[in-house]
Amino acid sequence: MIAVGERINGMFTDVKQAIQEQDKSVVQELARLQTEAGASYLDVNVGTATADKVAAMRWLVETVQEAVDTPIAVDSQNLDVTRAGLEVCENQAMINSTQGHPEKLEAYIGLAVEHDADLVGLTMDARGVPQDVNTRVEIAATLASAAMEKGLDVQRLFIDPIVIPVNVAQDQPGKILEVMQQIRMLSDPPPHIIVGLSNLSQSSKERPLINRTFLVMAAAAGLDSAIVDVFDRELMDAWITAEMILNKHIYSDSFLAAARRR
Ligand code: THG
Repeated sequence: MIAVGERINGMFTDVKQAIQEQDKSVVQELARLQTEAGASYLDVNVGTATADKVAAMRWLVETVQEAVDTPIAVDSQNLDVTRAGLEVCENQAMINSTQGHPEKLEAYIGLAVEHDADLVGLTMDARGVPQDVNTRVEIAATLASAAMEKGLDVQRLFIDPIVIPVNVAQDQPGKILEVMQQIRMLSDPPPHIIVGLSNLSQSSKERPLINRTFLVMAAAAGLDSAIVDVFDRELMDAWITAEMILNKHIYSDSFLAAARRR
């Protein structure tokens, strides 16, 4: 279980304001608390806080690193912003993310190899986000074979089948579960499978329940990592329990406490 803390994102008003005012304390508190809550990586995304996204990403990464050693997932769709973030990362980082277009893919895999970073690949390309299972799996295969060809270990690749809000497209979550089952058969060992979980419940009621239920279903379909609200204790406990039931953690009466300490 690889939890990526979602909270250092300019999409949240407190972080947006912190970026604009260069207020380190808000960001550093979120870095510490998410790490304590079980984040293996901290997602860092400047959102729409400022026009100078390169400078904002650099500041955010440096600010987080002053507080914690937790690896950072540099979250941007812009190659220059991603590169700027990686250049100041002191620890092994995650690049979040690239897509399946061949030219883009080449540049991002090169960047991942150069920085010894993990790479998230979205199952979308120039055609946009596919709505069907097969096209997503095809793009996943393109991502995995490009990684192998360009010298990025497939175990450093995290394939993201792209979760969209359930209240917008209710046919998609079930398809995404099918995609996951196929991705895990792409190679041996397979690539990691990741999603941005909170996307699923955007503008819905019962957000934690929707997120938690899907996460458990996805864990059974092969997902092993997710960008999540690590402060949601019930979510984290459900994930640990799902993995215990899937025989990924040894059962003991204290399995929950044992996994939480990690
Ligand atoms: N895949 C990958 N990376 C991603 C995503 C993904 N990075 C960004 C995003 N999606 C994952 N992170 C979040 C963070 C917050 C929310 C959703 C996804 C969220 N925010 C509240 C909302 O929109 O309602 C904001 C609430 C507030 O402002 O307080 O839901 O899919 N690879």
